[in-house]
Amino acid sequence: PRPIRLKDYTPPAFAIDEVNLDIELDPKATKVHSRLSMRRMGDGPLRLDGEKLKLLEVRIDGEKLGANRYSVDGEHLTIFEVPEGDFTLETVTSCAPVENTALTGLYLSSDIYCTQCEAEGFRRITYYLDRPDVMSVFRTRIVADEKKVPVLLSNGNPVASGKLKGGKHFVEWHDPFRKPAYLFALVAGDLAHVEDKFTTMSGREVTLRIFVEKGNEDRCDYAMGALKRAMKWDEEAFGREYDLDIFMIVAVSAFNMGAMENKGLNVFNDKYILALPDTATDADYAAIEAIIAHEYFHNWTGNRITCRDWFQLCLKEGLTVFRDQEFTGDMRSRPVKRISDVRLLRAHQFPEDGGPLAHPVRPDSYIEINNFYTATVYEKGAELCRMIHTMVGPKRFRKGMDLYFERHDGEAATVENFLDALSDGAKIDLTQFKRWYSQSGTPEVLASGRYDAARKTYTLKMSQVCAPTPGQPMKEPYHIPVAVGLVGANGRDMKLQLDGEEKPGATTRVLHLTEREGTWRFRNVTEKPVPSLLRGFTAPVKLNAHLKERDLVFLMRHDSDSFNRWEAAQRYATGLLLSMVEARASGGTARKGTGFGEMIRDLLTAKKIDPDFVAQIIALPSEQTLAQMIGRDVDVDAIHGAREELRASIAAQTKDELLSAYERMKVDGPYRPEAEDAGRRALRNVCLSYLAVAPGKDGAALAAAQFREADNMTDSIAALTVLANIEGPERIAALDAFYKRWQKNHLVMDKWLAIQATSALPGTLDEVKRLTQHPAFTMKNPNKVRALITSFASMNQLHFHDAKGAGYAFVADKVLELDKLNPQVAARLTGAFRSWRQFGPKRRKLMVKELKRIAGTEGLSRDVYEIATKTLA
Ligand code: BAL
Ligand code: ZN
Repeated sequence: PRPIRLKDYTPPAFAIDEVNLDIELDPKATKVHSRLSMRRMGDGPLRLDGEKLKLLEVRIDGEKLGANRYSVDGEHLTIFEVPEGDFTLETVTSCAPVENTALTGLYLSSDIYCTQCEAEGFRRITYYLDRPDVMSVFRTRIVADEKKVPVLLSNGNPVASGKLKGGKHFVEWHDPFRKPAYLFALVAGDLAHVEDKFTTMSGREVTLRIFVEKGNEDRCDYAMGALKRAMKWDEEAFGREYDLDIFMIVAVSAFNMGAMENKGLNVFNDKYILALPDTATDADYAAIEAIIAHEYFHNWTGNRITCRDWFQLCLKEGLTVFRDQEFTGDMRSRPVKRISDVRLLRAHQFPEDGGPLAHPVRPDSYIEINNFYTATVYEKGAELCRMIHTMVGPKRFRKGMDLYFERHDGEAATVENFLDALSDGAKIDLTQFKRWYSQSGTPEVLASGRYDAARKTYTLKMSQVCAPTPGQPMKEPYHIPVAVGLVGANGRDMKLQLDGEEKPGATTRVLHLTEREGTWRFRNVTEKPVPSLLRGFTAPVKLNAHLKERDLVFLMRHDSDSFNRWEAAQRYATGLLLSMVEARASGGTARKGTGFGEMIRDLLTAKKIDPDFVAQIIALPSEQTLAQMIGRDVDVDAIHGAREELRASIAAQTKDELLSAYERMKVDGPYRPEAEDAGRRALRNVCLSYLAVAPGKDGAALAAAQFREADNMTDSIAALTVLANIEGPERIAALDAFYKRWQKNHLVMDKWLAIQATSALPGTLDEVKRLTQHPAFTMKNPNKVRALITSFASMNQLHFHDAKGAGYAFVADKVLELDKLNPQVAARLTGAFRSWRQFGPKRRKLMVKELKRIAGTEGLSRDVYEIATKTLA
């Protein structure tokens, strides 16, 4: 397969002003009659995209074309000659939804017809110019059996419906907003729905409907509430109002992505819609709220303004993630949201940026675009928007966004369009900043400070460097905004006065590191401060500030910036853990440190605490984080051993406080998913995870009691996770009881699979293999694959990296099996091998062997081929 390159972009040779689709649904032979009103725009032949279609007829302006007037291959329909002016192209094609296991295009799952067209699925429904810069008005008429398929949905507003002969019926939809084909959707089946209303800021009433499989109607309340909150927030925060008369969401159980923002008809993986307290965890509720908001926000950032080409994916994704992060920050705890976003960035994006699959936020080439729905495009893309927001402040940022909407509404835009609007509207020069979009890799910032007591100055030096990444040996300096504070011995922030300034001002300043090195001198600093750098994580960089352990202890107790308090605690614990890992490898002695335990004790006994924040700060860094920090010759057993040892020693040190907090944090009364109660449960369950390894062997009993008594899924899952990691009768009893109770609920069964797949106990791989044969598992459903196999491959570092390579061989087998069914999900799973260079020679060799086996397999999809070959390169 040949790569597609950004530099080769050319505008489309034809415009499609109107699309009329007549779709007659049938599992094996869905017939699509398409009428396109076309107009020539430039040179070149009329070559339409189309895959897995049976072409039945082609007409131009009503005249049927003979086979000598066009050619068809597996990817295109080329018409040799077309009229010079406007013309109508008609095609009749047929496709087989029931055979579509790739879940892109039109497919049938659990008797529901569903589409997924982003990025290039529409070409599996009909022949089309399937590229985002071809925008058109769609009219869609759907025909199906009235009894079997009573609900027929598409984008826009319903304009006609009626009965047809032979027990069939039809509904016609009209979407007045021009859109690219990737935003087309069709859903049809025997669905139930719940309904509500929203009145927009200009007083228009919008009907809101959530469609679900029958029997699930009572599980949509939270999603509906979240949708209304998101609609209101977008009006208040960005002045964006909804534009159709109806907004629909459909929840389906087989879906490649989390959700999809099709115009007026969002399709969701049902795990991000369905929730009741006894089946959904606090994390599920939070994810539902965030994803509902994300998809809704796409209506403006993605749909009204779409992308010119797929290289611009971050234009809609990074920006929309930034918007949903801000929404969550306003709905819930802002510091906790920031911490969890940075955790996610470091866990997924930093390794991507530092490994063989590194690519810029705006990639310059791809083989398969579906492989670029990555943490870099989404999460780092959001960080770039956040940096601009940090640099200009909220008011100017809003002005920039207003200008962006004003200039580009109804267009397919580029990153340049966005940056120009932001730069003009928010009055900021983004020329150098733009490098963030084209240079891959995570910059490292080195900082050091010197206090001059005689002159009362504090001099801060910072420098930046970015390691080579594939295809990019050299990097130009980035524009890095670094928020800085100086903390005095009393734990309070100092007012900051830089050289050249007349008087002291704010206590946090954003410094702009734009060269390879920079120096800043603060005046009137009356005592030696402890610097608090990169407050709020103002840039996606790796900061090395050379802080001493005692400074970290000081910051984790006193920093006024919550993010940096958490960061100091994480760094302190990481330092300790790395020394323990090294001691295990060398047979030496590890550094001893009781600071983390002391901090836990103080936090848990403080009069006033924010439980959600405390839950974050007292949790140890993950095994994956430690592996990343070590970076080479990673010893997964030593990491696991060290982390368990520290966990046990902290538990021993603070057992009384943990127990007391565990009791105090119990939430009385009926379950509420709100952040306040969720925070208490989070803290209580972190305490439980420590208590599980505290001396006295009563951890399992405590977890078993919680498991028995829990009246909500959050507490139940927390207890089960603890038990799944302790060998013994409680474990087997709890896993069995959980299965018996929830076997009919497919979403809860995903949790049951994931808990077993991530257990640290020996024998986990065999258990996972057994579970692939269990009725609760099927390779045909992406959620099941992610719950069992992806969880094992990417969350169970200890067992995936089994020294003999059994974990690698198992996952490679599954990649190859899955590739035949669903290449997109198979390619994602292949990503588990991306960090192979971090390991010692034996594991490296075993991983390379499996990667080569995958890459060398006959008939491999483009998706898996790209990931496997790039990972090996
Ligand atoms: N556009 C794909 C799903 C999402 O990011 O919203
Ligand atoms: Zn998105």
